[in-house]
Amino acid sequence: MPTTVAAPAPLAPQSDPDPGWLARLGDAVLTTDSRQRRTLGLLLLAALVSATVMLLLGYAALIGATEARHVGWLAALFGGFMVGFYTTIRSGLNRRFRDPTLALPQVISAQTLIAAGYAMTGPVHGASVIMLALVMVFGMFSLRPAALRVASLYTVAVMGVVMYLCARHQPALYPARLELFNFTLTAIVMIAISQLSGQLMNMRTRVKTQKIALEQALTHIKEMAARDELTGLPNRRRMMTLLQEHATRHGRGGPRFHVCIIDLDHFKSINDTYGHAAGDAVLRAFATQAQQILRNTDMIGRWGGEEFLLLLPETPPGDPALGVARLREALAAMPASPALPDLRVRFSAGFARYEDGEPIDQAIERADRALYAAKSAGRNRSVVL
Ligand code: GH3
Ligand code: MG
Ligand code: MG
Repeated sequence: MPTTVAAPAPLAPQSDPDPGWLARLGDAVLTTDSRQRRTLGLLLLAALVSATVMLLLGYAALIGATEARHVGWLAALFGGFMVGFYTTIRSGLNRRFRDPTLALPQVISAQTLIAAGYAMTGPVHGASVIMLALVMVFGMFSLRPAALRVASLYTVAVMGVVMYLCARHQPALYPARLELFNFTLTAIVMIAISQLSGQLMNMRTRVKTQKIALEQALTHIKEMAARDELTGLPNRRRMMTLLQEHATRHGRGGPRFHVCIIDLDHFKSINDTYGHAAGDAVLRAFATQAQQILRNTDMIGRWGGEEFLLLLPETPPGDPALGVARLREALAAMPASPALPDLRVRFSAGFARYEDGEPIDQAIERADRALYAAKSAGRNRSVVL
């Protein structure tokens, strides 16, 4: 069967331009692996937000709203977590885990840090509830709903314990009624975020399904746009593209090729005698035969009506016209279609050799003239120009 697609000729190798020091630094910090980069990128974003909050706590210590040593402990705990996660991911150790993004351990660590902060920040502890919600928002982008529920449950549990202990041991700073209020608020926010996460997941799944369906439809449309419906052969547009590609490739040192136009002889009389549907069946049978008999390197497409265009690369040894001669012989010995066992299909063919640098239209025009000459000389023959 003749092929219809050929690989493009390799382009001259190009040396990559220097990516610059910023890109090199980015590669060193975030690695060049795209997945690891995304995981580390998210960690560093979380680190940036947390570091800003630490600065804010520093300010709280400065104005006497909290104790400086408590802020120091929190900063040390935060630094420990960050170093731990960064080295685990940067070294590739994270790949051994079921979820290499380590999203759940990161969220749990962050909530633990915030719970510790809640217990240490005295008068400004109420603000921690906002931070709990922010961490869960981060989690929504990287955790599945089930894991997010685990994180929410953990948050409610750990905050419950911390709030209870604070109310018990420091009732002046953590009045029990206020703690009950904070706890209820935390629980409500966690439940709401868990719910939203489920909806977000559904939305993502829908978008993904739609994307796959669109991609499939696009492939199908492209395939349809390149094929002739009746014969299944590449259509005129596709053949034109292939001819242009081969002309360009020949210009770069690729093989030379011949263009051949085949026109079935007295096809109108088949239609007139047996009907249009019978004519269609003859066109289909011709296409099938041609695909079977031509060389693998030859390409055939429907040019229009009862005309076919062949692209025949010069692949030594062998005359490019031999395949067409074989096709002529085969058709002389076989029915024009299964329904017309006594009818034979004959055709005239015009060949043109593609000349260096000429526009492809010129070669097609020569093939057309050669075809006209074959018709004028009595049909059922080939002429080369
Ligand atoms: P010649 O030997 O000079 O080529 O004569 P011809 O009858 O083959 O050529 P002509 O151009 O006079 O007629 C071509 C016919 O092909 C006319 C047209 O109705 C028919 N045809 C074009 N496309 C189709 C098609 O898709 N199906 C069918 N059944 N007939 C088609
Ligand atoms: Mg014709
Ligand atoms: Mg014809």
